[in-house]
This record gives sequence, structure tokens and C-alpha cells, in this order.
Amino acid sequence: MTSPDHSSLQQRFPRDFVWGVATSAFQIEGAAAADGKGPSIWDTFCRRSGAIADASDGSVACDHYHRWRDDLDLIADLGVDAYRFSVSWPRVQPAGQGAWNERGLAFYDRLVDGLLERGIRPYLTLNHWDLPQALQDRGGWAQRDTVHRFVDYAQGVARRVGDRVAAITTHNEPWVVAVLGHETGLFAPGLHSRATAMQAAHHLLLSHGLALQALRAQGCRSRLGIVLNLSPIGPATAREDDVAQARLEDGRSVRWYMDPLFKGTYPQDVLEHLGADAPTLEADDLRHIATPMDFLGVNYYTRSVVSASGAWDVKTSGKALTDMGWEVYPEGLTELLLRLHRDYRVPPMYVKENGAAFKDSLVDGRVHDRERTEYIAHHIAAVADALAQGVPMAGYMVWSLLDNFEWASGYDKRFGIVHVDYATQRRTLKDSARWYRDFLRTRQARAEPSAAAGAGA
Ligand code: IFM
Repeated sequence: MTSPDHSSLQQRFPRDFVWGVATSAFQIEGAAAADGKGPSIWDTFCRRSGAIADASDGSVACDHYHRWRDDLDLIADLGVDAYRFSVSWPRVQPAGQGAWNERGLAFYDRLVDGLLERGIRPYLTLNHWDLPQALQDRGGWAQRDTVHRFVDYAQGVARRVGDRVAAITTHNEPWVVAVLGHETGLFAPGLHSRATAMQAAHHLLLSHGLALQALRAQGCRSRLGIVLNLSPIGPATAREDDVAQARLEDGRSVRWYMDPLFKGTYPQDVLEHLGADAPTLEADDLRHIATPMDFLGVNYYTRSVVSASGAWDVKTSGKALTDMGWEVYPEGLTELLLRLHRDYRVPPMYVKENGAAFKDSLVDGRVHDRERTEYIAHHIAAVADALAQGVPMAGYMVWSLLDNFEWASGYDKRFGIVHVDYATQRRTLKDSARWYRDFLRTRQARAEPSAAAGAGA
């Protein structure tokens, strides 16, 4: 595979299309206990023996909490329009309720101002998984009270920076929080109960809807939405049992989130499958969850192929695999976006995360990450294919700006377009970052003649 030519690819996007890079607080900030920050469930989870592949934690990460100015310069140098970051809830409200931590709030204040000074639009996420441990001690997302704590937190953050951020995402990937956190136990808080996972998923969705209402009621002008991790899910064969299994997986990971958000119902087949593990709902919950959004964020990395026996092996797909073992399948992104457009009345959509981990080597100050560059280029082309077929796409963000703490995989998996030497905290632009920068520059070249034409008109 080779990368499509910059300018012909760029021509396939409207001029107001938003290009960005993304990170999250726990994965880059470090400073785990600095300036009054409280512990999060991930601080706790990292201490569990065997939970993190390299036994690492987020205490230093990319030290972004102290190096944010240089990191913003780096982002500006790439020429992106937008930077997607998350707020660490326990940094700004250490116990998850009650007292606010001024020093934590001031950090995000400075970050937002620093972005605006550099001409970059801030895209803020409220929950990228680092729930305050104090709330987990009271039951976390399985507990209905956490819904109301989240709404208060959302309002507090928006009061502080909501006048300057372009967009606010309530939750990043609620499926991951619910299922990996509460059912498989692979992620924090590391629980093993399907019923708890489904109750947590319901509370995440409910808190999203109620937060949107509360933010609008307080006059927040940022665009509001949620970010889901979604994939096309297909059967390994045309056999009836494989098809049925794929349909169920689609129900659990796609329709369980999309249906309540856009249709105000949970999928009946999944409810029946869950039986006694289905969540408890109160009157009006579904109506609140379906509160209209300004945008839908989609995180896409790969497709999913399902067989009833669980025997399908991704290594037999014939496609390249990333260092996560994920199949490189850009056409799945087009397929997914077309399906969301067809089956749901979606608002403008953004790819809020897309990227790949590959083994990198830093040699003479360069990282020649051809596979990552091609991965990004081909997925951007897949977005263009969806746009060409009428899908309302508004933006694309690379995951991730920096190599960072990849959750249960620790620091071994590198998703950054900027290499981080964790011993020195030195940042080095990989070839993928240079490609993205050049790709974005062709847009400027394209904009200039037309601006001149406009001025002359
Ligand atoms: O690093 C994560 C991110 O935090 C959420 N989406 C998937 C990425 C890669 O696994």
C-alpha cells in the first residue's frame, strides 16, 4: 500500500472540515498527585498485580501536566485546527463531588487559553475513563448517584472553560468503561459482572443525556455530543449460527448505544439475551438519553469478525495487523459511517480517534513509520469515500498526538505520531506527523487563491 497524494486527497474534503489530533488526561498528563489531584480508578487499578502488561502506571506518563506549553507548540506546528483532550475529573474535583480544586481547574484554563492563543480550537472530553476513586468507593458507574455527580462535574467544568471550548464530549467510549471495566475486568475498576456492566452502561448514557440538558440550561454554547467506539461487525461465514452471533455482538456494542441515543429504545434482542442482567431503568430515562446532540463522535480502529465457536482468527484475514493485533481495514470505516447515516438520523459526525500502534525505531532523530502513515492516509481516504456518498462528516482526529500510556498494555504500544522517549521526555516527530503536517499544508495552499479571489470579488 502507498499513501494517496496529499493534494488530491485534500481536495476531497470541504474547506471547513476540522482536522485534529487527540489525547486523554490519564494517558499523557502524569502528575498523578500534584497540586491537590485526587486518585482515579486508574491510579488504583495500575497497582493491581498483573493488571498492566509492563507493570507501569500513569504517575509520570508524558509529563504533559508540566510540559503542556511545548506540547501546544508541537500541535500548532502540525497545523491542525483542533486539539481533543480530556479533563481529569479527580484533578478538578478530587472526591468527585463537593469541593473543587482550583489548581486543577487553573491547569485546564491555561491549556484552553494556550490553544486559543495558538489558533487551535479546544475539543474537550469530560470522561475519558479516570473516574475519581472516591466515587468508585461508593459504587462508581453501577451506582445511580454517580449520574448526578457527573452532571454537577460537567456543569462545573463548563462554568470554568465552557465559554472558550468549541465542543464538549460527555463520555469517550462508554462500551469500554462498561464492558472492559465491569464485565471482563481488563480495565479499571476491574470488575467481573455482566449485570453490573449493563447497569454501568445505562448510567453512563443517562448521565450523558442529563449533562447535555444541564449544560444547555446554563447557557453553554459549546457543541455537545458523545464519542462511541464502533466497528462494522460481520459473521465469519454465512452459517446461521455465525450470522446470529454477529447480530448479537452488533446489538451489544453498536445498537446498545446508538438505539437509545437516537431512537430512545434499547434493542429488544439484546434485552432478551441479557434477561436478568438487563439494567434497571426509571421512567423517562430513555427520553433523557435521547436528548438531541450537536455531533456524534466515532472512534474507529478495525472491523470485527465473529464466529459462533469463537474460532475465527484475525491472522487468517490476509490483511496487515497492527502491533495491537488489530486488522488494518480502512474500508470498514466507510461501511460503518454509511450504516450510521442510513440507520440513524445522525447529526454531523467526527472521527474522533483513528490511528495505529506499530513497533517504532528512533534512528538518527527520525522514526520512519511508513505503516502508520499509510494507515492514517487510507483511513482519511475512507472518510472521503463516506463524504462522497452523502454522509455528514465534519472532522477527523488522529489518535494520538503522542506515544502514551496505552491502558492495560502500558507504554509498550505506541500510537503517537510524535515519538516520546520516556527516559528524557524528548518528543520527536515521526514521519506520520510530517506526512499529516504536509497534508494539512496543502489545504492552506488550496485556501489561499480562493481567499484572494474572495477578497477581489
Ligand atoms: O488509547 C485508546 C484511547 O484511550 C481510547 N480509544 C482507543 C485508543 C487505542 O486503544
